[in-house]
Amino acid sequence: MAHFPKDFLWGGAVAAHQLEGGWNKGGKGPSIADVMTAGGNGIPRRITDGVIEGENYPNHEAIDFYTHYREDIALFGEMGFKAFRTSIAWTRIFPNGDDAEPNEEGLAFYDDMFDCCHEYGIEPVITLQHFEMPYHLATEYNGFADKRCIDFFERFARVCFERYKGKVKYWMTFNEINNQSAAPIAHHMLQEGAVLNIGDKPEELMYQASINELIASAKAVKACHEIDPDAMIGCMIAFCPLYAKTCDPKDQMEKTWADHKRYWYCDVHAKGRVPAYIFRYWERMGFNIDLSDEEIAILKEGIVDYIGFSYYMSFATAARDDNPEFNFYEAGIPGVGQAGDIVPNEFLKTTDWGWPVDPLGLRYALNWFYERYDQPLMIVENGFGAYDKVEADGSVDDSYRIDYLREHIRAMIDAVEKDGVNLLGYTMWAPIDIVSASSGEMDKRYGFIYVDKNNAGEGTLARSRKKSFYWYKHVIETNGAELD
Ligand code: BGP
Repeated sequence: MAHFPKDFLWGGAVAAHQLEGGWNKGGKGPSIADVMTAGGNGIPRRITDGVIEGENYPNHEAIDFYTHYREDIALFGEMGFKAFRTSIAWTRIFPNGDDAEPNEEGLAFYDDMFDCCHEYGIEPVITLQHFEMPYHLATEYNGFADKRCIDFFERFARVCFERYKGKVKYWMTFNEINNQSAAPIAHHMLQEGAVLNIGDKPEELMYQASINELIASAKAVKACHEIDPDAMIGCMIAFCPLYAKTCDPKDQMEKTWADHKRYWYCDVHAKGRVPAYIFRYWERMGFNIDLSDEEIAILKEGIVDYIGFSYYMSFATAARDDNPEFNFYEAGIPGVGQAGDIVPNEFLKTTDWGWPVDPLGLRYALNWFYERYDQPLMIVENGFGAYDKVEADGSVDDSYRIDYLREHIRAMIDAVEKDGVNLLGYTMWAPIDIVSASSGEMDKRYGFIYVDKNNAGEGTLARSRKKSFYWYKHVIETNGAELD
């Protein structure tokens, strides 16, 4: 029995900066990803002052999708993909972000890539800002700390909607907009909003940049509705369920505030207003956030059509006597070390990068979103980063990846069948090995397709099919009915 409607969007997701390469080709300008060095497992990436010769910048070449896209999309087609989520590198269209005119060569690149997707019956699902803002906007404006970036983003979005009208039906504004609530981890503020200088009041600045991005997002939603009424435009939230560590009411209240601080962004996107608890928090903290009545009205007009979210893991949180309300802001992040109000969950195992594995958490996530917002949902990222071993005959037996995905897809099926959630699609992360966003590694692999390139940047870039390639093809063929 098939579990999903025939047009369910099975597919895969990536981001331009993590696979395209060609960082200075076709008139492209440098993005913030182009000044981030390779880190490692547990070793954060460094942000350099401009591009410095001799440093290892893994996104400069990535897997050179810029020249290999026909071959790669053909492989996605072979698996039967119905959807391919990627992003438009803003710097291919506006190399500096504040340019008066778009770069035709960049626009033409995406025209051809989207056409290629349609040749295989694959629907492009496109993110406008996926950790790759123009570096110039970071150095000249401090990114979204400056309200002028709202207009630059709107201009970029309008150019894309006009150009790709009829070719792109599903849009998303900002990738994982809420991850910066873990600031002052500088690289989050840089990735989500190109905020290079986090100053001496980083939390206040984080809220200001976030509000400016939410206004920019609402303006893009409005523009999309005007320009292409047949398209759907959504938001993208990094969702990790935050479980209370115990049934102590204090832990439960902590969990409530954990959700507030991590997910208020979704209230703005889906309800069109900043929730009262966030206004009160700003007051209590003495934060002076610049948000005019006119901007509040814009937020109301920019309600999204669906909610996209990424799901990799869950966290547990416990109240601390010395800190009466949750502060993810002070907490550690996986792979960098857990601290603050995030506590280990004894029921879950973790990946080699310390990410807790929790398939049932995906069903929880789908229910959490649906009961709060009553909007169509799309799982736009879910996947398993692992070290893969290539056998002498060139094959890769990645049964661990299949196990991870199977359990998550089962949980997704339960959410649809038993809980009645309205789900548009599932684009796993990432169908082909690419550069890791958090660590800059190549050896943290997610793909069904192996790419011959290692952390040091060595390899032929040759593509080959892993065991999971054939498994996922079968899952799509049976529309989720056969997962073994
Ligand atoms: C999400 C990002 C992606 C992607 C993924 C996996 O946070 O939206 O860009 O990279 O996580 O993370 P990583 O690449 O760090 O393993």
